[in-house]
Amino acid sequence: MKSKIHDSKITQQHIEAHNERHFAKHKKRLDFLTSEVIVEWEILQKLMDFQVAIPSWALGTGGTRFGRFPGGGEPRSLEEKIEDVGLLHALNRTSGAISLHIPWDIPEDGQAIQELAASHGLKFDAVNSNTFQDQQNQALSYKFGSLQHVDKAVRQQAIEHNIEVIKHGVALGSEAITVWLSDGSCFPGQLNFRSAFQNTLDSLREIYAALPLNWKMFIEYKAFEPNFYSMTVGDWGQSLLYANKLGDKAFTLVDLGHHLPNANIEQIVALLLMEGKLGGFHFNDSKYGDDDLTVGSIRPYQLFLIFNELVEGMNARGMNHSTDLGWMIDASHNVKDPLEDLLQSVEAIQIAYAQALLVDRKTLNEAQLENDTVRCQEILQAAYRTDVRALVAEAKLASGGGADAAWICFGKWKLGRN
Ligand code: PSV
Ligand code: MN
Repeated sequence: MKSKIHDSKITQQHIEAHNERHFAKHKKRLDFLTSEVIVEWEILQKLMDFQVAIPSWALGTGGTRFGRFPGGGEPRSLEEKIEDVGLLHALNRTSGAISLHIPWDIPEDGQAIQELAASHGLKFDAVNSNTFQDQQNQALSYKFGSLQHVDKAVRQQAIEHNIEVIKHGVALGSEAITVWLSDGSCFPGQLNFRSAFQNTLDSLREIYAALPLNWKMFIEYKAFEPNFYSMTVGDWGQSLLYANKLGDKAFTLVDLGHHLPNANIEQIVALLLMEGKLGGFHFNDSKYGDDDLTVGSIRPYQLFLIFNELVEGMNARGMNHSTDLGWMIDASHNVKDPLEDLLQSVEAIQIAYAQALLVDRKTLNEAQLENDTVRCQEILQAAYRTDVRALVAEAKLASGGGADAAWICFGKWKLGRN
């Protein structure tokens, strides 16, 4: 989408003036929706409460191993990244948190950064460790893994890094660490699978022991890449094994792009929730592998089905939808403006969540008990085919954000940064 170039910043006055201009159209759409389906006040409140963390690493233009085509106005520092997320949150009132990757974004003064974030209404979500790259002046290499490594000294270095990340998180008010390991092997015979698992488990135990009382550890799995024969946390089964062995503060994190083709992610989600071991999400979309595309851009029905299981499973356990799981985006923006892309992703999440909230669960349950397959499908698809955009807009409007989807194409309005 082509965007206009402005040199001023978006202010609350701009948002309100825009909302006013579009109010009549919005009201017409909302009236139509509420004449078609019953929308209880509770649903609107849930949409208003729901927050999705923005990853600090997704605010610049991404790239592939073939190249990168940077756009203008990319944030140059953590402060500017916070400013960008602040703008997203001002517009959609749903991006009220930021997730940092260490050492890509090391806060020098935790207190000052926390205050800056708070001035934009932002909190810090899970902090992410990085033992998938070697850093400058690092003593030992992670070429053959980190927490799984055959050399205890390498494992120790990786453990210490994770503990360091927890300390940064404590200074920012985070309450979780996400551990994603690229550990694995590229060729048959390279690794003893059991030793790799045991080393990883022992290392994770040491990191787990350093968690503050109120903290969680999210163990993210991935089927392949950068290792192409085996991954030491390769699927939800392995992640769950680690989480169960570690204890109550350890959970599985589901990144939508980390499965083998055609995996039934919604079923994985349902079972992890049933076990009380689903910790959080990395949202993105993909067609082939870990493509990190805009959420809902390729398989919106799958996204809805995942939210359907999330809502069903969280309700069954009496969980708070907005606070009991870690909701994060993990995407990369190669051809679009990162902020516009992130707004699209958050909007897609809100739409899927709103549709899942509208599912007639009582009737679905009855139809399931009667083996009425057709009715079951109709109930789900009735919710999925409901245009809930006016409802999502109403939630934003009620929270003081920009109600109209036109805000997504705000392009170079941004921050007046070149
Ligand atoms: C790995 O592909 C991953 O999904 C992990 O969450 C990392 O932290 C992130 O991407 C790095 O880009
Ligand atoms: Mn991820």
